[in-house]
Amino acid sequence: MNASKVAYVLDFDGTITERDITREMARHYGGKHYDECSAAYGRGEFGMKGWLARMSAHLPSDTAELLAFAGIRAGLRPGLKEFFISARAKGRPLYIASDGFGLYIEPILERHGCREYVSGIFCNETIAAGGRLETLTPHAHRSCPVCGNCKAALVIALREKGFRVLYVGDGFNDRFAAAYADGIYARDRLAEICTAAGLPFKRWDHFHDLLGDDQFAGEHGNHRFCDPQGMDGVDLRSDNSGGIQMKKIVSGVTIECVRGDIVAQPDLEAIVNAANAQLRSGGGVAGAIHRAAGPRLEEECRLLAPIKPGEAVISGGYNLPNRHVIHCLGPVYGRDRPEAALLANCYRNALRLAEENELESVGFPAISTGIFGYPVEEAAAVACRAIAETAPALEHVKTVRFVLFSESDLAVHRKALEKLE
Ligand code: AR6
Repeated sequence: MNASKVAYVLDFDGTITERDITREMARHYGGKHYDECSAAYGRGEFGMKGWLARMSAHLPSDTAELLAFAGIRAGLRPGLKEFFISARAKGRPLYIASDGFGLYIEPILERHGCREYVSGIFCNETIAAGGRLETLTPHAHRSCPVCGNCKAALVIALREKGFRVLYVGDGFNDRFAAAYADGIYARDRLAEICTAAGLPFKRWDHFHDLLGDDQFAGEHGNHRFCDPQGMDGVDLRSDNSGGIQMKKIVSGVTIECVRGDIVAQPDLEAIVNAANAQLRSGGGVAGAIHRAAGPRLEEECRLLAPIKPGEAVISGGYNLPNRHVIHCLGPVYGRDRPEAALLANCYRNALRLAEENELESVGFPAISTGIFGYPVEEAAAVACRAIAETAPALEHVKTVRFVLFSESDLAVHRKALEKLE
């Protein structure tokens, strides 16, 4: 294994921030429900997924209020930014994995000028739906009832990409991911658990403690102690599908819809970029993918550009957890004609490239429906039809996933998928 390929996975609440904002939020708004719910969680009556579902029902539906609540409590642990800068200087990607309410992570990182150092944020999504809050768990394990966000799946996906993973955490629900990592930095409850389980770890207090030598622990990444409720033996490899909202099998290809972030799909071999003609970084999907993949993606893309509407090219995934990125240029609605044929070509060409590269799974964002202005209902119908028409010719590609950013785009794609003959 290439010793220089190292990635960090960090918990957020109590690790990056000094306080556990999710717990404080739940306690503040939940009152006695918080005590009852947390006691039941402590007795093992349900896992974090259940805790989040119960507690988010007591939060106010005004997300601006919640962000203000979080902002006041968002003190970062000392040395965080220096640590982020040093990780970047060493070429080590950084991921955040959080099993809290999730909604405040990105704003807090932005506010402290730290977002740009983070390759991917794997968290739950707390959204206002029908006048109340709901927490979605797009990274839950398919069959495990314990965690909302299966942090272990991210660690495993990075290890499968050849990274040695250093896990940094503080809490009880970091134990599974830490056990799969190649090195553990632990404090507080996580340190107690590692001690009790005999897992080697380095104690840390603030981020300056992580700037020195790395603490790898040989092969302890093979420990499995995801077993509080009979989880042992669960195959965590294809772990990112707990949040799948709809599936349909067409000519042997599973087409599925999930609400989430295209750069947070560690179980897919390729993700698709809604690119610009020059294949540069940009807004929306292109910005997120280039930020997460790192500057080497843009270097490779320079050799592949320019592309025309409907065309697709394939590159490496670099710091993304995916092996490849397939870049498609969608049509600008009202300018590049005929729009529907050009959009369908994006999906067909992307799938052809996946097939030629013998890839098993591909994730698509809703190409052209952002800055390029394609109405989402029309685009979803075109996309579903193009995938269904291509499916009979696919031998390697077994899973095609739509990764939709918003609840309403998810609903539209579900409907389009349902309508497929
Ligand atoms: N994950 C999943 N979906 C996303 C994400 C994400 N991280 N970010 C945005 N979306 P867009 P386009 C959704 O504008 O219309 C770029 O700047 C978004 O809500 O990224 O094909 C390029 O440089 C929307 O529904 O792609 C091009 O110049 C959909 O993804 C241009 O924009 C596509 O939004 C391409 O425009």
